[in-house]
Formats: sequence, C-alpha cells, structure tokens
Amino acid sequence: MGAGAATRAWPICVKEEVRQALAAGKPVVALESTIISHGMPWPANLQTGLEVEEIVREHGCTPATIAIMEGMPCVGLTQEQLEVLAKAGTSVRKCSRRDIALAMAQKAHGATTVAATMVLAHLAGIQVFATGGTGGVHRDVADTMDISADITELARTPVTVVSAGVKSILDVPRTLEALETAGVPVMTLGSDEFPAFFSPASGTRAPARVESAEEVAAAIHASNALGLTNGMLVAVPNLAPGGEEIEAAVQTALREAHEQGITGREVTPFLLSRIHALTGNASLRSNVALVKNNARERRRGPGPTAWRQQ
Ligand code: PSU
Ligand code: MN
Repeated sequence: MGAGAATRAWPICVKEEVRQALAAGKPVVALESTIISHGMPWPANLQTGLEVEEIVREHGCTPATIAIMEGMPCVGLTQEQLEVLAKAGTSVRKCSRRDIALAMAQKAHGATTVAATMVLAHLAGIQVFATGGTGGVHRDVADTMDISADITELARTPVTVVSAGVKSILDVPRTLEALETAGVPVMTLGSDEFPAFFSPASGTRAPARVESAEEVAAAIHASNALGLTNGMLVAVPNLAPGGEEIEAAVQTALREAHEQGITGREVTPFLLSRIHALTGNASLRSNVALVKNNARERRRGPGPTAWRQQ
C-alpha cells in the first residue's frame, strides 16, 4: 500500500457553496453524474447538467452535483469538473455503491449512479435528490438476475429521489414489487399511474399518489421522526411529446442488446445510445426535458422552508 493512499484527505469534499447552504439550514438538492457521463452524449450532457443546476438555483435551492474526481468523492462540482465528466463520457467509471471505495483507492474519476449519489448525499446531510430515471428490475431478470443496486440503496439510505419513474428499459411491475419488498415508499405526483419514463402511462398503478411537494415533505418529516433509515421514490410524469414512439425504439434496442450479448452494467449505456439513434434524438430531447422537470417539480407547492434540512 503506497503512502499516498494513507495520507489522502478523505473522506469527502463538500463544495463551499453547498457547505454554507447546509450549515445555514437552506435547501440543497443533490444531482447525479452518471446521467452526464453515460446517459447523454456530448455536448447535450454538459448543457443539461448546467441547466438543471440553474433550475435548482432559480427555485431558491443550492444544487450539489455529485461525482468522484481523481479519487475524491465530491458533493458539488465546479463547471470545470462537470466539463471533464461530460467530455470523457462513458470512459469515466460508472460507480454504484460497490465501486466508490475502489475508485477512491485508485484515484479514478467516477460518475455516480442513483445509489452512489444517495450514499454521498446522505454523508453530506442532503435529503433530496433529483434525477431522470432510477435503476430497477430488468425485463430479462429471469435469465440475468439484473436488479439495480439503486433498489437496495433506496431501502437503506434516507434520501428522497425525484425521478420520471424508473429507466425506460426496465420491467415496471417487477421493479415496483422489488421496491415494495425492500420497504421503499413509492408515490406518483398528481397521477394514479406510475409513469413509464418517456411517457406518463405505464399501465401500472402507482403504489401511492401525492398532489404536491408539501405532501412529500410531510412524509419525509414523518419518516425522520421515526428514525426510519430508508429513502423514498417520487415519480413525476414526463409530459414531453413522443412517448409512445420512443417506447417502440426501446423494444428494438432491447432486442439488439440481447442479440449482441450485451450484459451487466454495459446494458444501460448501450440501450440509451441506441434509443437516441433510433428516435433521431427525440428520446434525448425528452430525456433532457424530464430531468429539468424533475429538478423543478421537487418544489411545486411549498416555499423553500418545506425542503429545509431537518
Ligand atoms: N436513467 C437514464 N440514464 C442513466 C441512468 C438512469 O435515463 O444513465 C443511470 C442512473 O445513474 C441509474 C443507473 O442509477 O443508470 C442504474 O444503473 P444500473 O442498472 O447498472 O444499476
Ligand atoms: Mn444492473
């Protein structure tokens, strides 16, 4: 073991702006970085990352995009750091919970998934996190046992994730079953249906419905009051156009991945880039729109106080 690893100033670096907001009890919203490196192509990824931060700011909150930079877990990135991740794209390591420690030890850059972003957000004291889609149960789970660590993380880490549902390539009913088993509260904002990422309609009923961010905040407070350690999943229906056509492309891409023997963590980046290509980037436009929408929706209804760190 080299001396460098032992003397490194771990564990996490919290950006000054984020640190001050947290210390003052002001609302902070965590954002993930895998969506930047693996979820979207350059330069739409950088632009979206910056615009989502701006939306969070416009609503009186402080954004904290989370990633691992040269082995240092960072809560809150500079524009230069965001640019490094956006340019490097899929060559950056995709880090879920299990990858965090090794990326630190190897001084690697790491883009954090929902699971890893939750881990680091919680360490920094952030309770709310906005993203595009979370991981879940894959449609070919019977063959692959591919179930995202995002589900396990939602079961064990008290961070509320606001998304457009689960990734379009997943099995929605099975994912909701797995979340139920894991003890994760799941609710849709303003709809009885759980959304299908690109479209508001999945054909599956949401386990619960809420009408406002205030109601979500009240549930977070209740959970905190009991000392429950699980997170929550809030689904915001994506109303951007073209949902059904994009879903057809999802089916095609899934078939291609199967034919080409693509498995494990390579599946998501492969499918997303194929879906973007097959839909002439309509899926990308929809994806950008829904991420921004989720960053915005987390505060519909209440004033900033409703989201203060408790
Ligand atoms: N949804 C997208 N694009 C993405 C992801 C989700 O539209 O890139 C990422 C998120 O970071 C999510 C991760 O946490 O994929 C889940 O990956 P896996 O299934 O390998 O756990
Ligand atoms: Mn997986």
